[in-house]
Amino acid sequence: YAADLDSVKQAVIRKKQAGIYPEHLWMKPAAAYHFPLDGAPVSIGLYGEGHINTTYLVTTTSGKRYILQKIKDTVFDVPPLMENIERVIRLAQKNAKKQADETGKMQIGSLNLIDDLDGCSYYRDETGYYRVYDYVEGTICLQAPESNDDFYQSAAAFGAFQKLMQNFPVEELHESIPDFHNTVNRYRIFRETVSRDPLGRAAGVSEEIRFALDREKGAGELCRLRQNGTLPLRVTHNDTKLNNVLLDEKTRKARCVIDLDTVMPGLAAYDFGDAIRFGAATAAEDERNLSRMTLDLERFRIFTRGYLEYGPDFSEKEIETFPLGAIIMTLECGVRFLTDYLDGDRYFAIRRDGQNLDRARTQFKLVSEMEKHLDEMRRIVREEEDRRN
Ligand code: ADP
Ligand code: GN1
Ligand code: MG
Repeated sequence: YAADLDSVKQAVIRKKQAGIYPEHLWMKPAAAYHFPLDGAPVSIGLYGEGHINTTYLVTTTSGKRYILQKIKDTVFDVPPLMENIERVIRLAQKNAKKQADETGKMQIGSLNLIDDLDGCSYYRDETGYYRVYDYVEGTICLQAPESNDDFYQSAAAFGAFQKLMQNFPVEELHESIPDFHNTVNRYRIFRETVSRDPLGRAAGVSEEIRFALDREKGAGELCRLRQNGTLPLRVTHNDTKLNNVLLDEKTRKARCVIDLDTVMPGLAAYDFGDAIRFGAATAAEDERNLSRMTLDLERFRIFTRGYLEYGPDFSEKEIETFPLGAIIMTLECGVRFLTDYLDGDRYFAIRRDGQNLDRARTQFKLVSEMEKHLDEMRRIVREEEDRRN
């Protein structure tokens, strides 16, 4: 087994791009054999489109499927992270049905973690940390909504998840990535990276750098409202893109919220804004033709509706910050992509050169579209709030 599976993954990608795709380059993590799976693994292959962990689909002799993940331990301190996830899943498994019964609304399913052979929720060897989830069968994971209802379903799922997390004792949750949505701090790191410019890439992206810096002051608004207590702290998901929800392949209803790595104290506007950033965008996150990227206001409305309907009882002030959340989360994400591009693409996985720069550009284009449509976003949020009341 290779000492560094990520470099193997990169090698596979390079070979694939060159049209050479030798089977022996698929290194199968031995970790799969350290979990009590139903049958022996018959295939282990790279899976999904996440940017952080390395995800494999494992199929066993019994036909059962699992998700095996190599957790990115340069990003996460794994033991406290896994303690969070174990607790979040336990709470979700215990209360989801109760919440659905009480509210008369759809029940949101939970991931199921498989302990390793020693009874630990993760396994560690010399190549890294691994965990295994049951594969949630009969579901699909979308990279863009195919209909308004798909997006509505994701809003319902993230709303219901946040409502479920109201019962989580916040003080017992570890901050899996400190300052995750601290936009002020993200900017500080960005400026520091621009001046360090380790790969000499800054000169080529001066326009993008300027775009980000021009908006630095306004980008701190949610941080200020969080700090001065205007907005309540909730347990939020913090990474609410559409591909972190699984939909039922037949009914297209939301089945399960996944990617629980960033469940942490946060603001309702983070989860709202990040979901809009991805799912109400008219182009992919790494689209190169920027004229394709704008904000779909109908999708914006649909998400607002689902989030208000299934989420906790948000205060008026919280609801008022949703459009701002969309802009700030999109800007913050663009700043993070640009920082990573300048820093040599160490954080977000890339599948081609320049991908993080392309991602930053789409986010900035979307920010400028959102700025143009801010009044409409505000009007839609007010209308949907009235509709709910
Ligand atoms: P990352 O942090 O890298 O985004 P995720 O946990 O989101 O990792 O997983 C990456 C992808 O793998 C998801 O977008 C989804 O397609 C798929 N996936 C993850 N867990 C499951 C699961 N339990 N069942 C089915 N698909 C899953
Ligand atoms: C990452 O892990 P994934 O691919 O679901 C990132 C998010 C970004 C997103 C951009 C832990 O999400 O914060 O918004 O990429 N997750 C982490 O697509 O940094
Ligand atoms: Mg993910």
